[in-house]
Amino acid sequence: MPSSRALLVGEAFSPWTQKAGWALEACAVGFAYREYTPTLSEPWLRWRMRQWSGPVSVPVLLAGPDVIRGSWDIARFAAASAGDDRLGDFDAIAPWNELSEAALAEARTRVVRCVLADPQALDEASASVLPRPLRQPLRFVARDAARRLDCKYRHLLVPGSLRIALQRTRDGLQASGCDFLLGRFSYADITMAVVLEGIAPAARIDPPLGPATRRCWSDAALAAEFEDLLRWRQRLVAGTSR
Ligand SMILES: N[C@@H](CCC(=O)N[C@@H](CS)C(=O)NCC(=O)O)C(=O)O
Repeated sequence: MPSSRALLVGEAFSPWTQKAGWALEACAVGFAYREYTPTLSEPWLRWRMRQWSGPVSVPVLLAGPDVIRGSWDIARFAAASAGDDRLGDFDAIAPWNELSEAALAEARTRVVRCVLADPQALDEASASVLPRPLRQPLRFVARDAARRLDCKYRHLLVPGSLRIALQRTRDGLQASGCDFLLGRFSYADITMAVVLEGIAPAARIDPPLGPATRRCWSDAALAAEFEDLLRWRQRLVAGTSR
């Protein structure tokens, strides 16, 4: 792998990382991937970003000397690299992305609090870094990391945002009369489709979500109410060979 290849740093289960990866793939931008573990990977990421203070979050794309922060800027970078408008008009997409961000912020707070309340989910969170016998005795480490995430992001919580985003997506698809919010495939579809990860996770990730974590990401009532959108996501993913 040439060292100049872009490196996407993210969390495989995270909808924000999925947005970034999907945009890069849609634009045929080659990239390597590195999994980020909150707290543990932070010193390394700060060093790579040359950012010694202030919060850091993923996804981040390290592209040669450039550090591209956040899914939105990564998608714009991908579109610029493709050199065409295959991801659509970003001015028209921006309101969709705002809906998506608000919805995902609500989903994250729900998930983090659910994980905090579930010892099995806490142990699943540490599974990639701790051998099984150490997970229970060191559960406080996973709990501490989850509490930090809750504190870091809870100011973004606007209750009801997830439902509003789902309803607007349904309305938008009805208005467009096809499977694409803006009449043809665009990043608006990507950013809204990943919102569904917050009610019915479907992304193929390795390793897959543990059962307790999957329960935290799921919302059976919203999944039943927006079953049409789950089918839409399936068609979208199949159509873009994701
Ligand atoms: N607006 C950002 C949001 C990114 C974000 O919220 N990342 C979270 C995903 S849960 C994160 O980095 N969490 C780990 C941490 O903060 O240490 C984007 O679009 O990429």
